[in-house]
Amino acid sequence: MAAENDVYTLHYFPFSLYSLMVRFALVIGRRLDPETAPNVEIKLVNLHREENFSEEYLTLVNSKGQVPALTSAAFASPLAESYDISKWLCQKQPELIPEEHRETIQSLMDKLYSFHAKTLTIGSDEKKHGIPNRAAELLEQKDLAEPHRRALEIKSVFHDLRHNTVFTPSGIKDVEDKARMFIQELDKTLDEENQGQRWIFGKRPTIADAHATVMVARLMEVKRQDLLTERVQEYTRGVLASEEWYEVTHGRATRWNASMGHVADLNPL
Ligand SMILES: N[C@@H](CCC(=O)N[C@@H](CS)C(=O)NCC(=O)O)C(=O)O
Repeated sequence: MAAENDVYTLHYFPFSLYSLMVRFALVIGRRLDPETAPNVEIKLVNLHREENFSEEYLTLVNSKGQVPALTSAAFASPLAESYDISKWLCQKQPELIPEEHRETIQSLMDKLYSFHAKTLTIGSDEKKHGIPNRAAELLEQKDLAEPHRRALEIKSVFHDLRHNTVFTPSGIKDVEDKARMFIQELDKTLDEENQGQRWIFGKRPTIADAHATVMVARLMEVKRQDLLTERVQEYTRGVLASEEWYEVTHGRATRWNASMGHVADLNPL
């Protein structure tokens, strides 16, 4: 397939789980076949500096004020969900979702996206008091331009819809149950397919590796081993030792800590 000329921008934060999934998929796809790999530039959206609340980001990129998002002159509108970006990538690079494993990969991906990891990884303070609605706080500013005000109102509503119910005991249990179902299926697939190799299906990585390992790496970092199996952790440790993972993280953990310095100064990103 001839390389296309379109350029895409991935709006990205290096310590966002769903951003990392997409970036890892891009790296894996390019290594599988540089010819079919789309031309994607990585652009930092510094969540630590609230760049996702800017008028420009909210009005032109993602009204939900989240990363990742993919923009391009080739799109009628941005892709603002990591799952949509991954599906788009798989259309460009079908080698990421090989036909003989399509059904299994689809099922793993659907299970991974049946819950949001935030509920499993928040600290006890956030669990008790909820995640502050920063958009609502920013709306207190007097000198906001009208389009920015409207955009922050939308973001604020999105925040409340998303976060109001998930941290109740039954909300947490629901997410934990879904996470366990995903891990169980990953464990079973590894048992049937992996045969001691690095990737889920052996020698060649797929879109499922790009997503599953990021999720499991984060759960390991926050010590949620109660949700994991030994086989799943062993597999993830193997991927974390890969060149592909290093190309994405440059050896950094999936969560920021002060020893890494300011995110704005990370080089390479
Ligand atoms: N459904 C979204 C979730 C993305 C998401 O949760 N992004 C987080 C970082 S991992 C974010 O941007 N948080 C900032 C905010 O919500 O204000 C996707 O999969 O793309």
